[in-house]
Amino acid sequence: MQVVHSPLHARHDGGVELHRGELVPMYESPDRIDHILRAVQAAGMPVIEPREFGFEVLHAVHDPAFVEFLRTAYPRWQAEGRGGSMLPSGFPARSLRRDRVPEGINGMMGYYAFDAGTPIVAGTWDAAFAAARCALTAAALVSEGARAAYALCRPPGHHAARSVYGGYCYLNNAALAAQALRDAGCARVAVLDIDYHHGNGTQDIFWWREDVFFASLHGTPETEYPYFLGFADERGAGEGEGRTLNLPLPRGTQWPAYEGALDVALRAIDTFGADALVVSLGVDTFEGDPISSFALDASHFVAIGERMAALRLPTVLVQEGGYAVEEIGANVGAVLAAFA
Ligand code: Q9C
Ligand code: ZN
Repeated sequence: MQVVHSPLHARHDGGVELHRGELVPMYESPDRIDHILRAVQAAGMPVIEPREFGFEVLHAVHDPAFVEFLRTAYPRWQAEGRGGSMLPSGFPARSLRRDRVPEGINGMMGYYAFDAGTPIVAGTWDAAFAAARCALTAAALVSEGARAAYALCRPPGHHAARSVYGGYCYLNNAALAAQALRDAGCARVAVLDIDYHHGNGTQDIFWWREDVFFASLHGTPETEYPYFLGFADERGAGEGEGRTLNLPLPRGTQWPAYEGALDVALRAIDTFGADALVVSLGVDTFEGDPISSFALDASHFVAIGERMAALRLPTVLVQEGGYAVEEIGANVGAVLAAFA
């Protein structure tokens, strides 16, 4: 199985984040990718660079004004004499809310972001756009006949909605891959999101859609990030009614309960009749993950890969989270093994 990777990811390094009351190095760090790269190379998988695309390709799932904001945010910030990292300092929450896009860069940040843990730095656009191209290239390989392809994306994408960024995510790589498969002729595409956190962005993008099924297993938003979406009663709307499946699980979830939920998601995808599968592959469900609380180990990741592969669908795997850096390569490799 081919691995699509761009060294441009390293241009994005958010530096620090506030975690449990302290400033700590960002968990979403460039060395995550170095570890995965070593693991896939050791497993003999060929690594290729993404193809070229114009940024307009992003408009398939993102608002053009949002894309323009991300593309120009840092140069605008610099033009105002600033440096370092950009974080929003105010959000249009409830009582402040009006449907008006601010003109200033600080207001725009608060308008488009949904958290204050997703900094924009000088290289963020280059990295995020490269990650999007990795996902689009993997989708192209699969639509050209590959059984599967793996997009080693960084930064991750599943928290990014049509015109919202957050959760370490800027552009929704998995949603771009799913839409690309649709555009290449797959009538029905399923997205299976196994990152520890709910894929609120992917859900938002396909909420009204009949042709793209979104299923997610995640830590319950009652206690877990992103807190506001991912409840079991969110099932899609309009033509998309019933095309969203949320399987929230409590903190501390172990393999037996996880396996049961995974089977529910896989059966639903089978019933939907997907022609292709996109996997939002987060391995922050690992027992050693520093920001999550499930209890899966490498043997469980092997089983997850085997079960997903047993759907026998053309599959694009897109890297999302996973912050236990020492083990991330082994954990991702364990999932990929069944496709390789
Ligand atoms: N430090 C993904 O796994 N946590 N995103 C915020 C403040 C954000 C996780 C806590 C977790 C985002 C792709
Ligand atoms: Zn996550």
